[in-house]
Amino acid sequence: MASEKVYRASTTAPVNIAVVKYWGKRDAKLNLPTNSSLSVTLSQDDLRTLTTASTSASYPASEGDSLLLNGAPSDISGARTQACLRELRTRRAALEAADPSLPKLSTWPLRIVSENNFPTAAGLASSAAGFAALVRAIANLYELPASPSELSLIARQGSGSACRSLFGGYVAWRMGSEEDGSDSMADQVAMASHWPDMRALVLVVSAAKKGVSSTSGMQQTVATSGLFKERITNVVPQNMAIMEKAIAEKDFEKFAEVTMRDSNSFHATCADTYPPIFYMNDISRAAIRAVETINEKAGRTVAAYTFDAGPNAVIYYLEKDTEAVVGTFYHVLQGNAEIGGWKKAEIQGLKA
Ligand code: 2P0
Repeated sequence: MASEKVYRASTTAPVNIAVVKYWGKRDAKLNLPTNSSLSVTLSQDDLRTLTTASTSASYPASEGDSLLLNGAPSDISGARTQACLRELRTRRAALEAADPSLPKLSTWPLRIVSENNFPTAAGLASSAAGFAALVRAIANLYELPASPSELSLIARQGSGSACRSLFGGYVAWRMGSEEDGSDSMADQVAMASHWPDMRALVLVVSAAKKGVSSTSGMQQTVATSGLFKERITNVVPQNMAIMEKAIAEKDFEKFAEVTMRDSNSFHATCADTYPPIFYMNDISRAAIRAVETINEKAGRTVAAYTFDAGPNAVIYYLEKDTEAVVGTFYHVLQGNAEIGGWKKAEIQGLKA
């Protein structure tokens, strides 16, 4: 029967790792940041979320919307997830109002099934890939004529960094200035093919969930850190400008220096938060020293480290320096039981 038809759409979304970091909200409800940020999207072969969204008139209304994350029921009653679902339903309802022949998908419960092929909530940008995939899967299900930029506006409300996972290559999230957040979205700075020899090495130092969530950590930083004011006023605007130029000119040394400096600046503001927040551990610091040794040995900068809200390291390097970078890391880290694993990742090319 037509009324029992199940409508279904699947999509994958990649992880992105920021080289100029987002840390701080000026509006927690709309998820508006205190600074712009810039990231590199990693290949979906390596790290990605796969999400399927379905809906049907036969799904009992009493069951409501549901999310199965990595096989376990997950709470979607939070304001951020609800904001995404509301935005998507509103857009679908507008299509249905304009064309009464369309099935009323917007009025039926949604079943969402999502799976990560990497550790969840361990500082590997799982919320970025997760919300990007959730928003795009439902937008596809609802057949919304939305551009990646429009979807990034919605995904941002789920998790800030998610707005950058709607694009491949090199992606900026412009903080915007509008109070309603209508200009706080992502755009593509350069395609992956612009700089095809860029690579990332992901070191899984710990797959455990982080102690302080990004959302609460950044709120504490905004409220208590003096260093943070310097970061958003001077450090980040300068880093954004230098980084965009470095990418345009494919200047790896500059790209690497800003990447490392910005990671250091972000973790310094975490340490300057009161009480302090520590995301890196002894293994993370060993990875930093390994990068320094690699660069000294090479006589130039061939590797750049960066750390998000967790101890795991991401090392950017160019394909031609694989031996110097990955070879050395392999040697340094081999036999270190505390390293859970490592992955070489390419940069995501095409929009998924
Ligand atoms: C980033 N991080 O730019 C920075 C660097 C972590 C450190 O974006 O509160 O999970 O959901 O908007 O996006 C992590 O923050 O935070 C993050 P919410 P999100 O990638």
